[in-house]
Amino acid sequence: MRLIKFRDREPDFSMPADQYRVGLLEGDEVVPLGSVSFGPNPLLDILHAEDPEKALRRFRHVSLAHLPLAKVDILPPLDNQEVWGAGVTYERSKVARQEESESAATFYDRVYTADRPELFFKATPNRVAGPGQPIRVRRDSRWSVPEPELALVLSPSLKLVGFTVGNDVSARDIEGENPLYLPQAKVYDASCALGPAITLASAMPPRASIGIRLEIERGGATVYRGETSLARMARTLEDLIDWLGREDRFPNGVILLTGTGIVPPDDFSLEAGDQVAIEIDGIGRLVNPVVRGAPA
Ligand code: DO4
Ligand code: MG
Repeated sequence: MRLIKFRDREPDFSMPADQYRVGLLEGDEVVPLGSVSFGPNPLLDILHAEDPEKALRRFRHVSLAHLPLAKVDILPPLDNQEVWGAGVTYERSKVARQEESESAATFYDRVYTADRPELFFKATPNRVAGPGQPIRVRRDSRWSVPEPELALVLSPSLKLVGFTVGNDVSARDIEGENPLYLPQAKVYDASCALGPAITLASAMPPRASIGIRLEIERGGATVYRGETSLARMARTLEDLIDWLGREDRFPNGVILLTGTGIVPPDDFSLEAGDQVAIEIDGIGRLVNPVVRGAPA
């Protein structure tokens, strides 16, 4: 079951202008869920319910007509959750970081095998792009990359309720210059993308079989293609969740990006006009154009 947050392209005057709808993505159709009994955050009403599948069935409103996917705008699949990231969870990320940062190379080696993972704050919802919305390269970065990551959707009690596709867009030159610059390399407007859907945890394929793929297009041609598998992650999802929750509470739930296992070669940097597509088995394909310049 793949849950989306969306707006009808044709305005629905029966709904407040800032209200969105939730629905199920079924092929190239959207099955809208009844909105009458929803509170102000309908997505969270489902995700944070005692039993999300049961809540979903309750909200499934048979009389609402299915909508063609082409007639809706899919929004980022979060409400008011913070987004956090885990880092250096795949060997490929460790090696890439050691190469970009001579002075801090040993830090990456140590964190890869340490008990305590690297966890960092990534984004507030206003910094997150949804499907088709632009992700941004900082104006002061000459070397930026997408980071395709499995994103965990966690409830306030840190129950793993769903999964989505995440892009931890990062400025490698800024992060490589000095590790103390990490927040600037990671957290800025449109530095994160999520979507298109949330697959409920019970509907995901077995973890070891989950493939993650990245494709970057420039001028209509593919300029980079890479893939990995969740099986190559050096930590368990439960370990990351446990560390995240040790000294923090998340009353609105939280999204946790689990680190990248795909890093383009060192001579590659994102450019304005590129298109980044990330596909994760069981969830779908998240596509975003790249811009550079002042935040929108
Ligand atoms: O410390 C660098 C960040 C690592 C990261 O974001 C990743 O491995 O995905
Ligand atoms: Mg990352």
